[in-house]
Amino acid sequence: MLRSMNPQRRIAHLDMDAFYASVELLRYPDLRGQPVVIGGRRDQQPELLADGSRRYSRLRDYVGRGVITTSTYEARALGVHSAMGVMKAAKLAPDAILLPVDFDAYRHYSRLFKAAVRSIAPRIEDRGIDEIYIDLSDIDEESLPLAQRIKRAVFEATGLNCSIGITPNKLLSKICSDLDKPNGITLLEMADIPARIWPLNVRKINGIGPKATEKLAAMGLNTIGELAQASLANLQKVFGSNYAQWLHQVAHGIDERALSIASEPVSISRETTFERDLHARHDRAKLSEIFTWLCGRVAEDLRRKRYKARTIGIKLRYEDFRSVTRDLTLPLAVDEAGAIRRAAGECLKRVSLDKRLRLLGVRASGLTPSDESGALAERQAQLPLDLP
Ligand code: TTP
Ligand code: MG
Ligand code: MG
Repeated sequence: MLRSMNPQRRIAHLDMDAFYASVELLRYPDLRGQPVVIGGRRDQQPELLADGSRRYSRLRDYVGRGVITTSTYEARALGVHSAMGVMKAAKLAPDAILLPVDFDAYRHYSRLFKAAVRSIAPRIEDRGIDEIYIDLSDIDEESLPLAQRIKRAVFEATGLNCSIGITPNKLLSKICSDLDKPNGITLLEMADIPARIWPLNVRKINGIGPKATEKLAAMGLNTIGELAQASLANLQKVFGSNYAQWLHQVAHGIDERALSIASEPVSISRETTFERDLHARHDRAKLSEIFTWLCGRVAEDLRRKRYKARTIGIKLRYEDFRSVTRDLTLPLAVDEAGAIRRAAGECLKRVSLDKRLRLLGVRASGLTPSDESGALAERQAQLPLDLP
């Protein structure tokens, strides 16, 4: 009997709805409800007319070898889908609107939605631009209200909808987030597998690609339920031992893979121990130079990792090995050397500088991804219309 080894886990998969297209609709809300396709080049940029309205490119005017990244659900209803050639799509939906891709905008919203989820459930595995796994096992809340709360947080941070599946493992959650798209929530227990998973086609399983799907079809196995009933020996003849074993397990909804959690740093700091103990007055110039250098390194680290810090602190160690720290929380998050140096300087005024120093450190904490503060305001200022 195959049984999940760890029945306690509760894993969500969250996937944004029509992601690139939905981000574009934030800046062109007049296109809501229309078939819109994302995959054009720069010259498909909408043209702003004198009366303030916009002229959009239409699929029927497109000539080239471009491929569609995604499209709105209205375009999908006409048969258009990701990875289809734009000219082929134009035959199905000649009047659909074509917009160029803007990866910077999608990356920006990707960071925003992930930060919003993290504020509720910090254990997330990043699966690319528009999806994540979330470990909800330790959160003491029923799945439905929790899923609704996560969706609300994502919407408040981005103005975008997503779909969520919550099940005991990654395999099932990935399938489930797709079952009720767009804007859906699907909850599933192991006991629901025969009724809800077995009727699905085998290609719904992440890891069964087109080739395996074809081979399975040739064996008369089309649904996951049929695969679950197939004998392991027969599967092994076609697929080899490992893959056959895996097919057998996943068809029963079994998946023990752990999440690979990307942790956010709590703080970024730099410190240095002096070659000889320095005195605040006698070695003032030297200390000041080192202090400024440390602030510069912290600023560089912050920018490289794309964070800003609300709190700047210092650490001193005196010649007698006693340490003190002081910090200062600022009204706005910073990542510039000058601002860090000023805040750290304020901290320095609050410590005794009578004894010699062995060590000096500068620390930035209260980190937020830099997009969530200044860059958001910048981007919103660039967009033609207000964002939610
Ligand atoms: P998906 O999550 O597969 O698709 P989607 O978010 O557009 O639509 P939904 O989830 O509601 O079905 O992919 C996320 C983004 O990745 C998508 O918006 C565009 C990009 N993408 C491509 O560029 N090429 C592709 O072939 C696919 C599938 C996606
Ligand atoms: Mg998506
Ligand atoms: Mg996706």
